[in-house]
Amino acid sequence: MCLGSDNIYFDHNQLLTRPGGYPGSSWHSHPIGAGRDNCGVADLTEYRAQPNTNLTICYPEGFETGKDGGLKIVKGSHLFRDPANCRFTTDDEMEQQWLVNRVHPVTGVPLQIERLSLPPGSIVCCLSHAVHGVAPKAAERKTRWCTLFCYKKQDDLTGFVQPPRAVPPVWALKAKQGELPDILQKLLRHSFDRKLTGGRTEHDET
Ligand SMILES: O=C(O)CCC(=O)C(=O)O
Ligand SMILES: [Fe+2]
Repeated sequence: MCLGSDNIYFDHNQLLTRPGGYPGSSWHSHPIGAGRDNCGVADLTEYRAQPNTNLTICYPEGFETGKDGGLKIVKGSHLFRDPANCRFTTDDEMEQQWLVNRVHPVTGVPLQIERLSLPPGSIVCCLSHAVHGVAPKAAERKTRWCTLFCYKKQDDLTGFVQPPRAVPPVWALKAKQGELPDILQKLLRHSFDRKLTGGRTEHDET
C-alpha cells in the first residue's frame, strides 16, 4: 500500500536491537539509488511513478518518548528526497537548519519533529527518504527490540528495479532455478533477472 504497487521486491531485513546505554542515532534518511536521491521535489504523479523503497519497522514491545530508544520522524519529509542534506546530530540542529521554512509540499503544513510513543506490537511504515533518528536508551532501561523489513518498487517509466541490498546468494540462485515458491521467486526476481535490473548486477546508490 505504501509503495502503491502490487509488484514489490525484497531489499533487506535487519535486526535493530537498542540496549540500555544506546546513545541514539543521529538524523538521516536512506538513499534508494536509481538516480532518485537528492533530486528535489517532484509533483505527486511523478513521485508515485518514480522508484521507491519502503521501511516496515516492527517494535514488538513498543517504546515511550524520552530516553527509551524511540523513533523520531518528520512527517512529509520523504517527498524532499534529500538524504545528502538532512544529516544532523541533534534535534536543535535539525530544527535550526533543515526544518527552517520547510513545509509539506502537498498540505503546506510546516514540517516538524514527531517523537513517537508506541504500544507493544506496533509497526511504522515509512518511505526510506523520510527523515528520522532514534532517541537514546537510558542505561537502566530494558532493551528495545526491533526488526526492519525493506521492500521496493520499480521505476514505472523504465520498468527497472535496482538489485537488492542483501539477498543471500544461495536464495538468489534458488530463485533463479525456480526452486522457491512462486511468491518468493517474484519478490527476489531482481536478484537474478538482468532485464529487470536494466543490466545492473550489484546494489549501488547512484
Ligand atoms: O532503530 C530504529 O528505530 C530505526 C533505525 C534506523 O533508523 C535505521 O536502521 O536506519
Ligand atoms: Fe534509518
